[in-house]
Amino acid sequence: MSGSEITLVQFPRHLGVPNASPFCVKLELWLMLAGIPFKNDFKDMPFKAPKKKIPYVIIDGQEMGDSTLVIEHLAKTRGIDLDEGLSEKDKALDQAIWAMVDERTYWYGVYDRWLGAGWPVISEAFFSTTPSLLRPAFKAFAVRAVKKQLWKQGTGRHSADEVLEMAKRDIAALAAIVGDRPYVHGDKIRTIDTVVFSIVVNLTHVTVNTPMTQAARAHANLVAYAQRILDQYFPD
Ligand SMILES: N[C@@H](CCC(=O)N[C@@H](CS)C(=O)NCC(=O)O)C(=O)O
Repeated sequence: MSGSEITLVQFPRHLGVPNASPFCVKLELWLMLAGIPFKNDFKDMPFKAPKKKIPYVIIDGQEMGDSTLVIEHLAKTRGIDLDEGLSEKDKALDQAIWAMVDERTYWYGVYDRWLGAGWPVISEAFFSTTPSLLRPAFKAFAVRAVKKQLWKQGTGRHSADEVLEMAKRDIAALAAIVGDRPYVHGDKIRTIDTVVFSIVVNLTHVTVNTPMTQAARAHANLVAYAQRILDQYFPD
């Protein structure tokens, strides 16, 4: 139903980027590109989320989790095709880029922020509203939880140097994918740009300054790409 109400539940805005969670950035940008009206609801904790992760949407009172599933659902039910005219091969390669960003590069960023050089900034930004007496315990709980996730996912088993080298390879791949075009596929912004932008902006424009974010900022085309999309879709 095109007249239905959509609420996008995402984390509060932190770290100088539209969202410190690439998944939130991706979904918000996609909703804008799709021309679907929505309102934001900023929540700190994922505990009440349908999949216990943020972002999620509420469509006419119905909750739905996972940015990728939400995009697929809305594209299908509302007949939205941002990729019209792309070849089947281009679409297949976009799937591969999507998997790399969401399932791999993302985790390098998590490692960098929570276990690596980004921690001082994260520790300040994410816990500033926690009552000071509870703050040390909340921080220790959160770090323990992220460490556990990183270990299970696999990235947490590598040293910081190994993660940095692996991240640099993904960042270089993203720089080559963007090239000197305004968007991944040329002059028109497509679905895959929501994914690529979500991670790139979280490396190039984030207030975290680490060897990993510096590696991304060394690619002038990635900085310009993120800035172009910020200027157009997130002017504030
Ligand atoms: N596949 C999910 C991933 C979402 C996700 O990992 N969200 C993280 C924040 S970036 C989260 O809510 N983590 C909380 C937790 O795992 O407890 C999507 O695309 O929406």
